[in-house]
Amino acid sequence: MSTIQWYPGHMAKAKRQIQEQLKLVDVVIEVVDARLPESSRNPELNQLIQHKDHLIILNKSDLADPQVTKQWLQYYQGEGLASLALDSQHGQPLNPVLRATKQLLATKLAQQAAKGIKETTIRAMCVGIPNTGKSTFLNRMIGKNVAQVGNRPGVTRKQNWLKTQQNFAILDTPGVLWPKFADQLIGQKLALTGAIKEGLYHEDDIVLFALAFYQANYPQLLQQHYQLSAEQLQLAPVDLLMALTKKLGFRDEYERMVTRFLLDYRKGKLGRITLDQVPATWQATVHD
Ligand SMILES: Nc1nc2c(ncn2[C@@H]2O[C@H](COP(=O)(O)OP(=O)(O)O)[C@@H](O)[C@H]2O)c(=O)[nH]1
Ligand SMILES: [Mg+2]
Repeated sequence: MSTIQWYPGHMAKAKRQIQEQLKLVDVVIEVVDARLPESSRNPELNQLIQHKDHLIILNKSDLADPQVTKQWLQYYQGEGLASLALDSQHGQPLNPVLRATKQLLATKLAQQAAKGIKETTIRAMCVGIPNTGKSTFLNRMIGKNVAQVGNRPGVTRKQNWLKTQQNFAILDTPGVLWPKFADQLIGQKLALTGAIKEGLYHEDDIVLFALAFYQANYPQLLQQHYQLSAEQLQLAPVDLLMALTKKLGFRDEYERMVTRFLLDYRKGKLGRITLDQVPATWQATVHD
């Protein structure tokens, strides 16, 4: 997995690539990370795609808190945005994506049918910030490894259509977009999930952020995985990090604990957690 360091030139190219591809498609499939559905969206995508039909895929839902994923889906529905939770790594995304896309394009498809056009192919493109699982998603949609792996933004080359069953075609090169940079909290979440290039953040800081987040939101998961006592769970994050370092036999080499924690988190060993909560205003209203 290699992520990109974004420069204005990269961003301009990525934008241009998406604008070109947009002309070719009926629907934009935005792949976000279900553990951070809002933080892993590109800040300019809505503006870029204007009124083009748009489906949000909350990918890696196997790593996210299922309750919170449900809330996000309801939230997007309330906002009039089509969304779908998927696990592209282990699941079969094709049928749910076809169903959601056909629903989204229902009016357009009905109009075409009324004109006597029966066999139209739905054309889609896939976009998202690095590491949300776009290549994995595309490969799963097609049932073989065809999508370009790698994260070079704005690499222009000939576009190929990947044909799936049931008259659905998708461009083989996902549009790689830049993440939200402006907000420090969002940056920490993106770094934790691996969406930001290593070396652009301090791993120690990210682990301290993560420990505090677990302590506040998912203490039992931390307790279970590392067999912590109730007292240890209450420690300040920096002391907790040192306690974990000792517990795992790393003596005072806390850097090893930092590396281990990031690996454990990214592999999902620390349980299913979601870093982005739905907006408080939405939570305040009653939802079943
Ligand atoms: N657990 C899990 N891992 C996934 C899923 N989709 C992709 N991944 C992993 O996430 C990493 C990034 O995936 P990739 O498809 O290269 O992301 P891209 O940068 O958006 O093209 C890889 O290690 C994938 O194996 C998913 O649904 N669940
Ligand atoms: Mg990729």
